[in-house]
Amino acid sequence: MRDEWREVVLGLGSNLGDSIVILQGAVHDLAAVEGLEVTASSAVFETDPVGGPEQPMFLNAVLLGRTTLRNHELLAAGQEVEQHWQRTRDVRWGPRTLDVDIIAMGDERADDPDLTIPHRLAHERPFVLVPWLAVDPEAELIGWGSVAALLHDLDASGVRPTDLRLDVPAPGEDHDA
Ligand code: A4P
Ligand code: MG
Repeated sequence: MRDEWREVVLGLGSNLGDSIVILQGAVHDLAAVEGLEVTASSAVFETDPVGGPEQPMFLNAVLLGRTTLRNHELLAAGQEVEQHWQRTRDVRWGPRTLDVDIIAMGDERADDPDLTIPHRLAHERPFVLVPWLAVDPEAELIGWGSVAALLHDLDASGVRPTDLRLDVPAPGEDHDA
């Protein structure tokens, strides 16, 4: 093993196509990536769009996992999964079939042109923080402190729980994606 396992927090979002099918497919794809294990998923939340043009509501969820990948390898893996679900990049912050964001990665900090870790807007986005807190009540965002405290100062009324759940494959299961 070239690197130690590091904890990773991934944000998933979709507001085009059959979003729940796409999010579930993304979990399976990500779990199948070598060097990345998905250990838990939040419930799925229905969220009002933030920024961009007028667009449909999103489904958002947050995954917890661990990885031996380096940060750019993880970014590339997430982008491959986006492409699998036919994500096209046209309008910034516009509607998308699938968005995979690296929210945090152990105590890693990156400030590259194409990769910022922790995610540069995670601290102010209830559609990330509410699902994260739901799957990890002790969640801490590096540089920002507890997610619960961050949410205390934000308006999270645009983030609503649903009954939808994402199945997380056991390690070793379903490595055919
Ligand atoms: N990039 C830099 N840092 C990261 C990171 N930590 N994780 C770069 C992933 N990517 C990162 O992203 C543009 C570039 O960001 C990537 O090429 C990568 O190198 P993108 O996904 O191609 O484009 P985008 O998503 O349109 O732009 P941006 O600024 O990344 O938007 P976000 O932050 O992804 O937000 N409202 C609700 N309710 N729910 C949502 O999920 N999502 C967005 C998009 C806006 N409003 C939303 C939601
Ligand atoms: Mg993105």
